[in-house]
Amino acid sequence: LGRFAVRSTYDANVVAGGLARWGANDRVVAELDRLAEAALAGTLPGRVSRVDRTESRVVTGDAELRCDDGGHGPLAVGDYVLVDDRGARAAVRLRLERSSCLTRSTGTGSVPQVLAANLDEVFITVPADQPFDAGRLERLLTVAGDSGAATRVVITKHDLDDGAVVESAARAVAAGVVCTALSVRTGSGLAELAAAIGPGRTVALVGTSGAGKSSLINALLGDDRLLVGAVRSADGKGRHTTSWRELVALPGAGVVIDTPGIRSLGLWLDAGGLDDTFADVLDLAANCRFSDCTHDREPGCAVRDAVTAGTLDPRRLASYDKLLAEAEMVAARNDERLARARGRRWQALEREGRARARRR
Ligand SMILES: Nc1nc2c(ncn2[C@@H]2O[C@H](COP(=O)(O)OP(=O)(O)O)[C@@H](O)[C@H]2O)c(=O)[nH]1
Ligand SMILES: [Mg+2]
Ligand SMILES: [Zn+2]
Repeated sequence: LGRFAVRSTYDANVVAGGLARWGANDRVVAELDRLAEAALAGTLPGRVSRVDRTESRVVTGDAELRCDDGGHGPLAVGDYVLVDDRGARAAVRLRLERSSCLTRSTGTGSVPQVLAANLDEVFITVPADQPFDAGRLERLLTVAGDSGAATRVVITKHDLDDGAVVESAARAVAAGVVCTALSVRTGSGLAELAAAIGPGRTVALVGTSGAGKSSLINALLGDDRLLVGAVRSADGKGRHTTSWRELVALPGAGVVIDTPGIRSLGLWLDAGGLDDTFADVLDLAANCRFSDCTHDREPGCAVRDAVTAGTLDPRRLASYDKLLAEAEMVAARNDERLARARGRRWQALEREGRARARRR
């Protein structure tokens, strides 16, 4: 259908064919199908491929439209939407509820940012050419674990000397999490990873700049569509040749979302979100004498006993404490905001009440 064609009927086959290429599974296609046929006739189903400050890009099968959020923002890469492209400017008319999403606190803080939506799996990249940072991996595991998608650790650049060392260090921190080691240089591990991104599946890549995310996507694509950032030696930071987060459809398979240029992943969850990442600490804590033990000075603390006995790494306990404090701060900030909103609502109700009393 042309850009200005009048769509009086909705062709489910066009949708199924078009959006399946962009990771939509049968459930999503059926849902968009139902909506576009009924209340929102004439709109196009699509998926958000890029989010910029002033506009978003939406892929609709073959085309990529520049779109207003139509009041449904902020949108995130991976959102499924219905778009009306019949006016002067295409606009989103509906955003499908997210089945999962990768969310972070933006630091300045009051609003969480959704980095990617509707994910089946989050790949946490850990490069073999950077000093292994256990705390960073624990943070990423926590954020990914809270997304509602499955989590996998991907050791990149495994061809390098430290490949095996970094791999075993990462496996120790991410106990119970699927781990794949690979190299785009030698091609080892690539098939295993590609198999995890089958048709109708969406995967997001997270990890530091220079971890090899773009190289990996290129290897999966089989060409150089994403430019690999040259690492500046002065500050070690990668140059961001990909200027937006991007949704990439792999030929004959699912979809990968790159998240370039994300310096930090502040937690946006409550304390319970740490339970999976620190299951070992929590198992120990169940044996502390006091149920509200802070593992600081209390007598009968099984967690501190484990550190003394050498069965729990003190670094890990410190990392847990740090992330717990961060999660509690977010929760407190949320409570504060909630209280303020509640206060405003009461004030409004009171004003209304006074106005009504005056009218009587
Ligand atoms: N030796 C080796 N180097 C790699 C591999 N994958 C990526 N690199 C290099 O790592 C650097 C950063 O890669 P890039 O894909 O831009 O990382 P990104 O910032 O996470 O997207 C580049 O210089 C790549 O050539 C690999 O499997 N082996
Ligand atoms: Mg990159
Ligand atoms: Zn304790």
